[in-house]
Amino acid sequence: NTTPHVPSVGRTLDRFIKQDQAQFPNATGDLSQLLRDIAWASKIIHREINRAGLIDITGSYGTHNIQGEEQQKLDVIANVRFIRALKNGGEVCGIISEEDDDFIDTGNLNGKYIVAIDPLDGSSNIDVNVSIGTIFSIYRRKSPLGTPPVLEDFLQKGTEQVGAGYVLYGSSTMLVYTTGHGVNAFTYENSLGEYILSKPHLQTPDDGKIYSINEGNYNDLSEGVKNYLNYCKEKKYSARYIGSLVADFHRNLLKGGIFMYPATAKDKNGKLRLMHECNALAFIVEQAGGVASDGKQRILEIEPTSIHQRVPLYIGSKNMVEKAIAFNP
Ligand code: AHM
Ligand code: MG
Repeated sequence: NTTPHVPSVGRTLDRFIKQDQAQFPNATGDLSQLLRDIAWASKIIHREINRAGLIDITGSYGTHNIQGEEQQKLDVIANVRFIRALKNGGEVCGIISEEDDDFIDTGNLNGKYIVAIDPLDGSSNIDVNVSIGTIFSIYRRKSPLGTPPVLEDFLQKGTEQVGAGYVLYGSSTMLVYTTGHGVNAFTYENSLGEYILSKPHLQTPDDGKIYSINEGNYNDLSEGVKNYLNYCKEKKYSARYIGSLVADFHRNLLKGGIFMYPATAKDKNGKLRLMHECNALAFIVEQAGGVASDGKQRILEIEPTSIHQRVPLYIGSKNMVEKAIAFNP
């Protein structure tokens, strides 16, 4: 029987992770626990985001709320929560976060994994009630167990990821992840406090009619990108750009489309970060049958040279990304 096993909808994330792990008798369960830790933190962020408008939590970093607690911006809160969950979980020896300049040593000397995370991407959208997201990548450490993490643990190519995912805090909250055996999406059920499998074995269409780019940068783009954008208009594709990477990516993943953040005259490597944003989405899109490139090579094969390195990004449906690359962006 060559039909791939497609898990049925309606299972909780917990049960799904357990059954998934059972297929690998040698697995220790550490990766499963790490995914649960991330899911746990994301539920707390979901709660905070939903209260954001009510308690004016967003713009008041450094002031005090009525209980005398320090109020912080949501992106700072998200950073603290994810780091705490990963530290307490014990499976992770080191973290790189978009919010921190240097890598974080969790103190878990025996943690097998390292995590790259953008705790709350698109945070300029919080104040206007637009979707935002969390993006994460998981790698095995390179340094020996029992020692503190070193820079080389973090500077790994995207092909080395053992897991990656994102959480979209949208009209509903969704967790989408892969461990290299397809992509599965879970929708958060508020009243139960559980993620429920809603889109098993996600595949992205090979073609689409949506292009997503900040076209305000048009004058600063290369001739190749300009020509491709004109091609999109000739084809009468729809322009859709939220300005929130997870939301733009998720829509295109489901409907078929291309997301681009090219180099501009000002930012020679574009805006998005290889380690915290691009690698995770590239792993997911490839697992779903799509393509991710910097215009010259696969995102996943880029050799990182620094933690906060930026790269141009062309990601989405296979035929659309290949077409864009053919224009020499
Ligand atoms: P951030 O990490 O500071 O939130 O910035 C990343 C965001 C992405 O979500 C989005 O794709 C991009 O910035 C939008 O940038 P621009 O406003 O230049 O179009
Ligand atoms: Mg970001």
